[in-house]
Amino acid sequence: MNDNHLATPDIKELEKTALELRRLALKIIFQAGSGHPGGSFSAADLMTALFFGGILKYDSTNPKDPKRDRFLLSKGHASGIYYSVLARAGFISESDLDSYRKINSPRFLSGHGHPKTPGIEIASGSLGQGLSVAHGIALGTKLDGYDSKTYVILGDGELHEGQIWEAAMSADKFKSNNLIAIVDYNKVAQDNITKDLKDLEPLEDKWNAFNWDVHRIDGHNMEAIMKVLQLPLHPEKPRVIIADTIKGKGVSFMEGKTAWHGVAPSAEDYEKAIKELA
Ligand SMILES: Cc1ncc(C[n+]2csc(CCOP(=O)(O)OP(=O)(O)O)c2C)c(N)n1
Ligand SMILES: [Mg+2]
Repeated sequence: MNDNHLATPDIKELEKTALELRRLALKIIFQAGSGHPGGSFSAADLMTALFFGGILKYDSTNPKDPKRDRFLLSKGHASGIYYSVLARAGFISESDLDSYRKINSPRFLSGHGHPKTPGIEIASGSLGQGLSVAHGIALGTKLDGYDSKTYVILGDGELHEGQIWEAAMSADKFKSNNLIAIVDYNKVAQDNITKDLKDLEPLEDKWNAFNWDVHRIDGHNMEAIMKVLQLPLHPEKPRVIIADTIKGKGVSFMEGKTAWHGVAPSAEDYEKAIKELA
């Protein structure tokens, strides 16, 4: 288990890893000529902490180990960062990434993730489903007697889906304390500011009303991320971590911009972005 994480998580090292993963994600999006840089970059620090900060239990040589923790990227369009993480963690190889978004990709590196890819639990292009699936998995591992945790990253725009709140109610009913949802609260959905579509605030109050164990952090502060992820489980409540993030974080001209939700950079923008991520 955890053959690929840092023995003692070092914040500076994790920050460096997150930067490298952003570069890799942008490279594969550029090569593919399509993808989602904005939501990949907002989730990069969170995913780095999970996979390389010693939080998730996994064995990349045995991806289906029943004792593993589960990770679900419900906002599956951020596959650029997901595949980059999976390559670094050893589930797939870096050369596999050349087939990102290509038809007949041998490792099934489609735009939104497929469970045929080692390390991926579910298909997740259709927003709103991930929390329900994560909860089902969390219940299942508990019934099977494993002390596995299930982590799921949700988008803020994704929270507009009603199914999220059905799952929130179910997880409370079953006291699923081994379920940890992380909201990548980057304030931007597809073509709009999330608030202008339907304001999520007061977001902490909403989750509290559903009886979850609620935490709020700066989703780009590695120390804060590690601290919240290292907390012991609540005795009976599922946990939500509301992570305030910035869409496109790391590249000045992408930050907070709807235009960078689902578009690959031009060669010129790619060069500029890579320099900023150096
Ligand atoms: C059910 C469903 N409706 C619409 C879409 C199209 N879509 C793709 S990404 C997106 C915006 C998601 O925003 P958010 O959850 O905030 O993601 P992020 O900002 O992290 O990219 C939408 C509406 C979809 N994938 N699934
Ligand atoms: Mg968003």
